[in-house]
Amino acid sequence: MGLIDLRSDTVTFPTEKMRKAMAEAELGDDVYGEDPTVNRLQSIAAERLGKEAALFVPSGTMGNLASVLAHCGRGDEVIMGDCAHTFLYEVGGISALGGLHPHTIPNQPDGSLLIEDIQNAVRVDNIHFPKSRLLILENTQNRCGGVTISREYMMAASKIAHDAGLAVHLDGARVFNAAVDLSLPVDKLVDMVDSVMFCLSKGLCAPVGSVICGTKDFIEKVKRIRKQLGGGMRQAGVLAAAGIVALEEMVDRLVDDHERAKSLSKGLQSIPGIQLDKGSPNTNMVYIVIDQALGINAIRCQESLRKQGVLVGITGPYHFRLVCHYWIRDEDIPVVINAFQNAILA
Ligand code: TLP
Repeated sequence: MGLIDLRSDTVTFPTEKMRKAMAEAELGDDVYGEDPTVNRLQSIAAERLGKEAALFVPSGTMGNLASVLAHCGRGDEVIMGDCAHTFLYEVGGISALGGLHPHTIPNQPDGSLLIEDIQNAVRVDNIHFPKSRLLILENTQNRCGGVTISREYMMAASKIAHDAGLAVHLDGARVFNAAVDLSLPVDKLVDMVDSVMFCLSKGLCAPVGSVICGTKDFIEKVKRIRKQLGGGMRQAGVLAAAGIVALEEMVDRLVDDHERAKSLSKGLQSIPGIQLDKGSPNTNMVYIVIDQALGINAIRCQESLRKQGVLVGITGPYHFRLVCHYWIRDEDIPVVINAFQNAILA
């Protein structure tokens, strides 16, 4: 029995077409800027995101870190949501490696940050305070349910930051999910931010890699930082080749993952004792919580599901995240619902 792996969209394998493109990729030394496939990926990405330049990096975590380091200097303050991936899941890299001070404000259930909270978080000029330098937004917002943030909100939040002299970085690990959900070309969702990182290796199925987009000067700066972090890759075209297929062929189909997440969430909610933990899914993630009265916790439930061939992520004592992606098929959805039913009855 094949496993149904809903732990994340990071678990996706490359498609056949990606493997072929990887095998046939034209290569060079990318630290010298001589890998034609990396260069092609970067120019496709910059054009698609409507930015001057782009840089291929090994991961989303490095993409966010290098971008933040390029925007800020040691001792500066970075404003972000308390559910931001950069705050929760990036090993404190901006503090450990950048000497930066995170200033978190609450993410609202819809993933946004209150405009007045952003405004209040910006420091005034005072000898006691660090300098506010950057606002980080995240779209889709993973921890708030994979929710999509609207273009209007992105513009309003960016304007507040820009008016206060801050730059804006978007953690757009899943910005294509957001764009597809809003039926907007992706450049319309990022034209207000100074830099954006997006991932090729999540719903888009490439095996490795993320891309940072911004102005030419910014990308030059980020390139040096990437090298400093040990992220200068050599014949990286084998990876970039899959990234090109990801951008050219895997974006429009994300809507299928969103549809599957909706039917999964509907089916799970029909089981007594299971409720949605976040709002209804509008992209590829389903967060659920099981009733404590069932007498089974998330760890035991996860184990029972694993025995039935279903892998899920745990997000709390009774809480789970299930993520739909290319390798989850329509016929898997009833199997997962049935497995949950068995697990909580056991
Ligand atoms: N998220 C992973 C885990 O780290 C939680 C996941 O399974 O969702 N930004 C966002 C919004 C992300 O969700 C992730 C990965 C990253 C950045 C980091 O990307 P990688 O894993 O490539 O470093």
